[in-house]
Amino acid sequence: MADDIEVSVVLPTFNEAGNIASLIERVGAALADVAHEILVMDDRSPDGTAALAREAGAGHPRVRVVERQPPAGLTLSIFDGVQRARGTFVAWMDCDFSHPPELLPELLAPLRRADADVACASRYVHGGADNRSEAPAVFASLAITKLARWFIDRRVLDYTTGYVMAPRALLLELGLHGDYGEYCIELLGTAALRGYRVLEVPYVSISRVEGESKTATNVVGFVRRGWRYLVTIGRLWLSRRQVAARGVSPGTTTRDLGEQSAVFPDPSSGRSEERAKT
Ligand SMILES: Nc1nc2c(ncn2[C@@H]2O[C@H](COP(=O)(O)OP(=O)(O)OP(=O)(O)O)[C@@H](O)[C@H]2O)c(=O)[nH]1
Ligand SMILES: [Mg+2]
Repeated sequence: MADDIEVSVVLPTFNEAGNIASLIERVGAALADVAHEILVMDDRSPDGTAALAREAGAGHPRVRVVERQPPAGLTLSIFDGVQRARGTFVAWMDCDFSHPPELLPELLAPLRRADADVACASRYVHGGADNRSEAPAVFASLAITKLARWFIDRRVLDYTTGYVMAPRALLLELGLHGDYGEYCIELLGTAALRGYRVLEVPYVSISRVEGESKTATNVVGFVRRGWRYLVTIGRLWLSRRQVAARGVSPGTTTRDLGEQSAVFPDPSSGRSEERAKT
């Protein structure tokens, strides 16, 4: 029965042949006591990731491998997975073991108890750390998240975590927008500004185990990607100001907002859209 799935884990992959089989195993072990499914969202990796994932998932009825059609992209792949998911909650993580699958039950627990609306792994709460060996990446993540905290909402500490679990219904409502990691800034920022409770669970980030980084590895790529992050922060800052100008303080709970609505720009189209609060 599809209905009894509690957690869907979306694994976005591009050239993760060295990681995907053991990742599927570790996700399965971490959620052994939870009704779950695993969706591998592969953007036609030339290294054969999809075939390896199918092989690894052969003994697991609830591993689905999707070989996506273009357009490819991290954010598109994750949201495609959210839309296909059948679980009450949906989680996703990087498939290079920089995100420990063993954290999944800790992300699930507060959602089950309804103590949080969004749970995410965090390097910047007490007990967390960014132990990646690439100093520029560590610095860039910290700088971006500090800017985001300053301009969007101070209650979120790790805006670019990329390891998130939330109710599928909420994710469908909020959507995921952008090309790469900026979707996470937008998701957590929008959730916080709308009054959803974002709970951060500490984890220690490590460098990828196998394979190559898809993140910018040269200065031009770094600037281009960084620019998108800054634009996202600026856009949410403007949203916050618009909401404040309408007399609704950021962080007001969704229920408090009642019938009021707020303008949140739709990043996919560049236009603003009016979304009523529920
Ligand atoms: N489906 C899909 N997945 C992608 C794409 N680009 C990256 N990914 C996946 O997104 C996750 C994050 O990519 P990474 O290369 O680890 O990027 P990063 O974490 O910023 O950088 P490193 O950890 O230093 O390698 C991994 O699971 C990748 O396989 C893409 O275009 N499509
Ligand atoms: Mg990574």
